Amino acid sequence: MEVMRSVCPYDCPDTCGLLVHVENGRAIKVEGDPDHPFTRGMLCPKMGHYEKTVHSKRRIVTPLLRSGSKGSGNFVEVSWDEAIERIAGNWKQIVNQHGAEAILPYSYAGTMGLVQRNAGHPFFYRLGASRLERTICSPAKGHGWSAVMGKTMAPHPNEIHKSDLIILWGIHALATDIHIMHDITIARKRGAKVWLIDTYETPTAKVADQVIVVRPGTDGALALGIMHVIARDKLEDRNFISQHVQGYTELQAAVLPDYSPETVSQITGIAAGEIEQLARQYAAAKAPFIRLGSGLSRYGNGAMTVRTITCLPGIVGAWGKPGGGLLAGTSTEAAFAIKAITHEEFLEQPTRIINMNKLGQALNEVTDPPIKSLYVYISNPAAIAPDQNRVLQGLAREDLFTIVHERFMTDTAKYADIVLPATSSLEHSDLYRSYGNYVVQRAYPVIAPVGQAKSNWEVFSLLAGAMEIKEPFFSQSADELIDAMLRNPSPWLAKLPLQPLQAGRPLELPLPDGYKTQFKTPSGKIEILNPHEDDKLPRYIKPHGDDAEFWLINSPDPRLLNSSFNEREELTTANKMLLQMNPEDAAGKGLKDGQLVFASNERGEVVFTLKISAKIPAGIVVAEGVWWLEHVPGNRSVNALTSQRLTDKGKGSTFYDVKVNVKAAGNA
Ligand SMILES: Nc1nc2c(c(=O)[nH]1)N[C@H]1C(S)=C(S)[C@@H](COP(=O)(O)OP(=O)(O)OC[C@H]3O[C@@H](n4cnc5c(=O)[nH]c(N)nc54)[C@H](O)[C@@H]3O)O[C@H]1N2
Ligand SMILES: Nc1nc2c(c(=O)[nH]1)N[C@H]1C(S)=C(S)[C@@H](COP(=O)(O)OP(=O)(O)OC[C@H]3O[C@@H](n4cnc5c(=O)[nH]c(N)nc54)[C@H](O)[C@@H]3O)O[C@H]1N2
Ligand code: SF4
Ligand SMILES: [Mo]
Repeated sequence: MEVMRSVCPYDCPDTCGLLVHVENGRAIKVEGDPDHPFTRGMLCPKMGHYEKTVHSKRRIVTPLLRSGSKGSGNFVEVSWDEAIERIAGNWKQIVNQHGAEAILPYSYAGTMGLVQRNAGHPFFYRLGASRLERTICSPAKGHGWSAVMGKTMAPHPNEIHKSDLIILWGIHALATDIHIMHDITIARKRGAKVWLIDTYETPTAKVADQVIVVRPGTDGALALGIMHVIARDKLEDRNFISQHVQGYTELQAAVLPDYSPETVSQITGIAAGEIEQLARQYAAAKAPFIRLGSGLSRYGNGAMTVRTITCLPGIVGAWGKPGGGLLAGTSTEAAFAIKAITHEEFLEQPTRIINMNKLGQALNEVTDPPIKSLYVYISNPAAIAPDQNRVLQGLAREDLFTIVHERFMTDTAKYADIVLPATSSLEHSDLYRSYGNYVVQRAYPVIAPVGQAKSNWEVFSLLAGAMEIKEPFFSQSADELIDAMLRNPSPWLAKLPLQPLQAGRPLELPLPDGYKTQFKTPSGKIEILNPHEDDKLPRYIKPHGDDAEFWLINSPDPRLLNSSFNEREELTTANKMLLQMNPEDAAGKGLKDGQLVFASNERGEVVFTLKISAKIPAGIVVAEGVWWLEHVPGNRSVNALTSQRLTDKGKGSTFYDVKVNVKAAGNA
């Protein structure tokens, strides 16, 4: 038995270091790596048995060719040679007839490794295919942060240790950033208080001293209400503001008068007295620290909401204090020259851009050229993309040649003409960086590919050959690509010792002294007033909303990661896709705990099992997790209800900006 290092590949801010126990070529056990500076040897429950995913009997082990109708899941095995030949043959015909823009790649974050995640970019650029705007996650959050802070470095998560007031704002940390709980525990032992600001009382409330329940999409108004009280009572940090903040006076004069606690109470549903108290406590804290999730950014007003909240720490001077600030996400892009993988210059002339949130529209509407082929990898759009009915309608098109490169027979793979088997992260090489901390790590394969699985990079090398793309770039191995990147490190990466990085140890990128008050904006200050934005100052904008009775929050489930882990029978057979509702709302509709209900709106109808819970406020229903259709009672999952509408800035998804009606489903 050997114990080998690896990295958790999933789309999670923690990016855990793994210790994989390998026996006879199989992974038999996976543990957390105690040497990882942030994750400290602990794994979340999903990854505790990663070996069950890697060696699952559900793994796709050979290329498959469709033998039944689209969506039926009927396939026959074919060889790699035949699969690649068929793809290249079809594509050559499509390119001749319609041009390469008739081919659309669709990928997101099934793995976060830099090589495997970006492996398709150079290929599709070189082919001249349509480009995908990959904005399903949190570009509105990025926009909101940058509008105020520019390229300022995000605080190290261990700042929390020195904070006396930690605010978990729109983040279900117990599910999505579990290792920050260590840091919160350290701070609480030193007397820190914790607030949770969410639309319902998530299980993360167990670490919170105070839970603040806000109406969906109204956090921007709450932040303005807090600033109103701070300004009215002169609780701001004048000294810090005069040195480091641009536009506070303008905000105070032109915006804040409109956001009295009474007005904000009307918008947010939070009592005026509570808003007063929050403002005073926030201003009085020595070093308040906000950990900002993406939940509140997935609304029509998402970017403005994040921008408004991001103004708060500047006003009380939190950035100047050890333990104070706001962490929306870390940016470690500067560490790696990702261009060495993506090669945008392979694109000879700009091709059309299709927003991934609008896949349903793109596949169904008449476009020029039409989309004739879809190549899906590291993503499962039939489940995770908004407006599922439209997506499935598009995937069912007989004239759409669809290829899906996957580990499992997902809802999307069932609609493929050709399915290609993908390696898991234990079977391929990669380089990882995190979006919640500053750790980087290289990973090597620890087992051989399961069945005939191939990595993303290997498949794009094969496709490049078959499409007669001659660049020698495509014939390198993933390790050669990584070696080339590490031989020519960025100044930041060059600060790390190369040998342990090469050996696969987790290492932390160093942060410069005083970085927290080095504001990398055009003015060198925190820009509450940003002359480059359409709205120069923050203000409250309403979310899109819908014409239905209940807001539908459809945020992560601790047992799933987007639609990943649906392959794990121990997770999915014991659990049901639930719709949680407040007891009074349920009583008003005569609904009982455990019964089947329909949730519906203009886009679709989904069957859930009702769970009545006092943790959900009136007027809201909650459905956690993205489930595969095979596990749900109706034949649609939660995204049949969500919308393709985009955010105010950043062209992001608006998953939680959705309303539904709910009724009994009888014996459906
Ligand atoms: N277990 C698990 N972990 C995951 C994922 C998963 O699916 N499962 N997904 C991964 C991915 S891709 C991402 S992007 C991150 C997501 O992680 P984050 O976006 O950082 O935050 P979440 O933990 O998803 O929390 C969203 C929270 O926001 C709340 N919320 C929704 N609307 C509002 C609002 O208007 N105001 C406020 N204050 N709160 C609101 C929801 O109720 C939910 O509790 O997590 C990653 N980690
Ligand atoms: N209702 C609702 N929908 C949501 C969200 C929500 O909160 N609510 N969250 C949204 C967010 S934030 C995000 S980021 C998206 C994420 O959406 P996706 O990035 O599509 O995430 P997954 O559903 O995890 O699908 C990833 C797929 O990649 C496959 N895979 C894993 N490793 C590899 C590999 O190396 N190669 C290949 N070819 N395949 C691999 C996995 O088997 C899995 O099926 O979902 C979004 N969808
Ligand atoms: S999903 Fe997140 S918390 Fe779980 S093992 Fe992976 S990186 Fe760690
Ligand atoms: Mo995401």
